[in-house]
Amino acid sequence: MNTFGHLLRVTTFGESHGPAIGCVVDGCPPGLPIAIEDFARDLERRATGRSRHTSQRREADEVEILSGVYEGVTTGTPIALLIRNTDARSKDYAAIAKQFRPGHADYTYQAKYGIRDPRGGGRSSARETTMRVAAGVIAKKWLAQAFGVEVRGYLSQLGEIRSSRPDMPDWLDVESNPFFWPDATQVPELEAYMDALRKSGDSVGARVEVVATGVPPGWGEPIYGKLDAELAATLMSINAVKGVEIGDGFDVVAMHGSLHRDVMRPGADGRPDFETNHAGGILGGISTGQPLRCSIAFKPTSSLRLPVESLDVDGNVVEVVTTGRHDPCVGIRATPICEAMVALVLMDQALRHRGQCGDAVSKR
Ligand code: EPS
Repeated sequence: MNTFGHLLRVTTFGESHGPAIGCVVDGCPPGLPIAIEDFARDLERRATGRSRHTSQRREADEVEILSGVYEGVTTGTPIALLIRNTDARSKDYAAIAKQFRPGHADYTYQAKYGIRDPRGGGRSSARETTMRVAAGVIAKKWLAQAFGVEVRGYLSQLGEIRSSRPDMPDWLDVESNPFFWPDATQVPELEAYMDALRKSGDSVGARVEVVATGVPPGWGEPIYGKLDAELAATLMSINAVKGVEIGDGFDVVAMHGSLHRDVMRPGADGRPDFETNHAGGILGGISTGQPLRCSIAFKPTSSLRLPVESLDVDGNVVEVVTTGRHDPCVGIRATPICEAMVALVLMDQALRHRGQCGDAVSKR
């Protein structure tokens, strides 16, 4: 399963320390303008080495378009994208090649395959998310052009530090700091927190929010293939994600139905105006036309220089110390990755909705 999606199918390939990583995006309709320059912004937002708070591996992350685009537009055939790895430092992994980092996929990969590429975590590395972001650029562009849909995200919690979780932050503020943080006044506090954390050798988790606006009502499926189910599954496929909430998420447990229901009033364009959005833009697995809201929990990175007892592949007790260039908080770079996954799910659902219901006319 290196592929996800139905009518829009994305396959990624490659390892962190192999010659290249890549993806094939199959099912994009013809006629979408796509150029190399389209990829730069989001790849830069996700990349390592762009602030002192992330891994210091330096990759240019330049995309090569191998197929599916002719004279600047998509042709409807598979779009293959490639990014060459140029700054892998495999010697950092020599000492732990036969060891299992506690909290890492080292053990489960070994248990499943009986073999693993230990260099940079191989296929389990967050380097793979580069290609999700590249594929997501295509989905974001198609969604914006075809429907005016915008998919944007921000960080709402870094360790113990919380921001407000605004429905619609000032996106210029979010993009003006390396944390994707909506409240600029808290950035010095985040800087100091991360500097102290890095010095201590430890890591921490984070929470990312994604908001998609302009999604029309009707995208999704009623039973299997619910929009929220596919968002959750796809977001959970991102490295280090341990939880996904839609709308009010787990807060619904303590809510009463009289509060949670989003009351409808007549809207200007014949569609309902909702008073609130506790549902996060999805009812019964189908979009309501309200902003879609997802919240994603990232666990703390497991590659730490702090020594810890563990096992090696032969079952011996060992002391693991991970050196090298690791993120003290992967959540800091995760906003563009979450946006990309939401955009890819939405584009797939939009194509499926058009395929099944393209001729059906809803009064609402
Ligand atoms: C990662 C470990 C580090 C990060 C990497 C993700 O790898 P390396 O030791 O090779 O520098 O730099 O992130 C990226 C390379 C990237 O592009 O995101 C991990 O274990 O997931």
